Amino acid sequence: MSERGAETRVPASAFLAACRRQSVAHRPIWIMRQAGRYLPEYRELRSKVDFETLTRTPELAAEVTLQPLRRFELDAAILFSDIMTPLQGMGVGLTFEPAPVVRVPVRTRAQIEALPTLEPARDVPFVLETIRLVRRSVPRAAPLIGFAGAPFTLLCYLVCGRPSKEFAPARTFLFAQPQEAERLLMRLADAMAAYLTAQAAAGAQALMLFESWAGLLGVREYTRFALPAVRHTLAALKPLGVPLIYYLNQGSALLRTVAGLEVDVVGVDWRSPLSEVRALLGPDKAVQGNLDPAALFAPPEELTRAAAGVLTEAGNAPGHIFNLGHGIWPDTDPDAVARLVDFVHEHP
Ligand code: 1CP
Repeated sequence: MSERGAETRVPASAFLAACRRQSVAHRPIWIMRQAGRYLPEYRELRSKVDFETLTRTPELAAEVTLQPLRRFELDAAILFSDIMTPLQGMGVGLTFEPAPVVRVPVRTRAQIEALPTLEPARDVPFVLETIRLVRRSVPRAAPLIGFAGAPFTLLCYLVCGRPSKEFAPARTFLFAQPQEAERLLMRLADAMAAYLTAQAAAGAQALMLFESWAGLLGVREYTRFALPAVRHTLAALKPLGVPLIYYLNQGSALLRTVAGLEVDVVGVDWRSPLSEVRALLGPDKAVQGNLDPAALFAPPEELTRAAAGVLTEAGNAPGHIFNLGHGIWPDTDPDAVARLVDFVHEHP
């Protein structure tokens, strides 16, 4: 098929246009962790099935992916899975309690070398099947975002074994065993490149890397360890031609460094105003964010004021995707989400 033919088949999407910094009729919005515990329909399903079974059963994972799109006029769907799912596919023993806990932390050269290469069709076929199912039944032809954890964020869980505020063993690992750290990061970078390539082949229309623990690192360590690994993954994905999104949590100090990455969209937390983020990233990046998830607990007029503040800071230049600055909290009222989505759509 000619390239032009392929292009005309793609439905007009405000989300995909904004990723490419094209002008849009309305400002696109989706919400990090939009499928999940704040939705009664998710809790209902989850009361019968554990999280792992949900992610490994394509019909159920597709259903959960679509739940928020049926309830709200969201501009994108995001695959229901977890950043640790592909590592489980590589044989890393872990449980969700509900946060991921790795049974045997990975800290030695021998353990790093023993990690098998990820072959998505063999190791995580259910993820690829979920993507195919979602694409067949997604409302309003909303684009589907595929995702993976960024290598350093995955390293945090692998080395520490469980989530923590400081991730001290992971940060110590970088300083005490820098060669092992670099090797582990590159193995993860290759695995996530293969994983996301397979997601795009199955039908994911944008790909997102979550650097949820970027804020643990100083600029020096970020530049030495996390950045080359994410660059490696992004370079492998670029030829796919789908928009690439890099979410950087607590990364205000890193934005100047991240500006050099070949990525279409940078997602940010709520700490820096988007005007500042855009100035630091430069004109060739779209931005995604960055309402504080806590704002959804405010009275309606305060929520509106906070959302308007984000829109003002983002400005009118093309290339803004509205989102929260981090995942939605489990006790959020779904009606507040409905109000937010409507408000953003009414204020292009
Ligand atoms: O009990 C349950 O229902 C499990 C809770 C849960 C859910 C709903 C976990 C365990 N993961 C997920 C789904 C999930 N995880 C999605 C799909 C939902 C959606 O976005 O609509 C996504 C994109 C993730 C990604 C993820 N998992 C990240 C990156 C995003 C972020 O919030 O920074 C991270 C850091 C994880 C690890 C993880 N998995 C689960 C939890 C509770 C956590 C966070 C643990 C921690 O704070 O360290």
